[in-house]
Amino acid sequence: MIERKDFKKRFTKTKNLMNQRDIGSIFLTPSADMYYLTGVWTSPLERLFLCIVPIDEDPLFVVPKLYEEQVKKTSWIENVRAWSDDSKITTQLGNIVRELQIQKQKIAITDSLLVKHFKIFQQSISNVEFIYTSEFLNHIRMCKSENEIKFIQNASKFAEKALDSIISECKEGKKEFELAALAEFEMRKRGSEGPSFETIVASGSNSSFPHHLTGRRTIQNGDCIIFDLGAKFDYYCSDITRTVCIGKVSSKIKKIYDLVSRAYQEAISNVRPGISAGSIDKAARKIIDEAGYGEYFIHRTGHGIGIDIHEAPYIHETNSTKLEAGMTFSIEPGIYIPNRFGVRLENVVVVTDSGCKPFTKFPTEMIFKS
Ligand SMILES: [Mn+2]
Repeated sequence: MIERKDFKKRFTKTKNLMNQRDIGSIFLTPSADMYYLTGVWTSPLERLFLCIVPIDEDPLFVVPKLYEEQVKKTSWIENVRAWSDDSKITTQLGNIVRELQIQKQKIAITDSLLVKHFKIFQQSISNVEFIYTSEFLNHIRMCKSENEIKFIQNASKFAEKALDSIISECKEGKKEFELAALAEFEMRKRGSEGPSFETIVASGSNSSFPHHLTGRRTIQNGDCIIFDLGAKFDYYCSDITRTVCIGKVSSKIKKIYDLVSRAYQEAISNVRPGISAGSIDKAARKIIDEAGYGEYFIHRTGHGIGIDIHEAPYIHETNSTKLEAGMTFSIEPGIYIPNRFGVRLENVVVVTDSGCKPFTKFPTEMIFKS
């Protein structure tokens, strides 16, 4: 559980940045940002669910009536106002905004805010400039506290157990969705809030799609299968990918796996504080480029991870963000040969004072099953 004192710390940092950037208030809607600052988690809703964080006043929730008690119970924020289905939210928000004297200022909004809710803001508040919360909250969220690292560690354990279970069940005749269901059951039954993203079981030629949608395909002899999954613990995510081969596989698959594995090792060995995120991507990409497979490595080397499965820092060639101890991100090079197969290897690491440490000890070698 995130403790009250942690929220206070997060708020202090947030208010400092608001001051520096002349931001008058933050309008948080359901998102990782909302959870990070308030402790309230909910999926985006069609009803407006809002937390207003004015620079000089205490934060205030404005939530649908049916969430009133829940929010009072879960959040450290005491001021909770409810609006019912039969009242007009635009008028009500207009009144609250007048009360808080929110006008002629810069307001930060959640990046994923629904357009229909943005229109309510536009109708209720006048003379304001809107910016995205990611423009400044990312700086705070990127470096994880010891507690946050523990949450990711726990989430990684769930994912590791799930991966272990499905690999032992993986054989000719099984269907992709059966293995995905088993993985998600394994995570849930251990106490995870659920998968951190849709579990990927990509078998045979489906493995050439990095984000294959797990389907009804039956696993066959000679298949290369990519398992990519993650669990949540206290709403912090984990993420792990392994490639499994069934029966007799071609030497080409083995050769490509070896290449991906070298790119992974090269990236990992370069991670340390002070180096740029972009240089990690370049290190991995160089190995694959030089072997002539650069055009088949069709995504960035990794992504930050925390409450969001994909967040800053992105391990992308042009990202000049300097790595710092406490940052957590994935290293996941892959090679995808269209219509044939794909191979990926992924672990999440935390940057330490001298290098980095993966969250899992799951073997990184290619896995062979009969
Ligand atoms: Mn990933």
